[in-house]
Amino acid sequence: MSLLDIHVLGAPILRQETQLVATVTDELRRLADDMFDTMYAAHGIGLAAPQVGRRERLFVVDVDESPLVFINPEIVSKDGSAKGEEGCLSIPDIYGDVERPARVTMRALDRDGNPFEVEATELLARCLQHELDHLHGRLFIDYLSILKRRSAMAKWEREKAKYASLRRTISARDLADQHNHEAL
Ligand code: K1U
Ligand code: ZN
Repeated sequence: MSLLDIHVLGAPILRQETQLVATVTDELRRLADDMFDTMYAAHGIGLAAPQVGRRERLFVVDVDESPLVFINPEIVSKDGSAKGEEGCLSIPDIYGDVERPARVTMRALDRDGNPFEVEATELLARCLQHELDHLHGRLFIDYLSILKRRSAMAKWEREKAKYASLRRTISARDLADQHNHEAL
């Protein structure tokens, strides 16, 4: 198991476009495995390659104990609209309500390079759209109203002092803090 550092808001890679994956290699599968380990250790439900400093068009999600790898994902249909709370492992402790299509169908390659489609609603639909945004350099804070974004940024100005290197190392202490928070 390898835990990867998570790049936080301010790291240029979070704002860059990713590159299409030409071939699904063993190295890419190992990256996906490490991303799952990192996501679980950070208590997330999704993680995209730019968050761990990589430019490949790839993300992993696990909502309701269904781990899925998405390579070169695209939305093929969407409808409805729903507002819900989002967080981001790259902007720790900042949350906000985001309005997005309520239902999406996403097409991608799986970890073996085979095409598949997923029809998603509720939290999975939200998570898939959040992760796809990461692959195009977009973050959930981009959707907040000016006032809510300003208040989120003011909080982040205080939080970011913890991440001088613009990286977040997932440690035993992070895990302990998370468990203490959940116990409250
Ligand atoms: O991409 C990421 O930064 C992971 C992010 C995914 C996500 C969470 C919530 C809505 C959309 C996308 C997280 O896992 S943040 C932590 C989390 O588990 C969570 C936060 C708020 C609501 C539900 C879950
Ligand atoms: Zn995120």
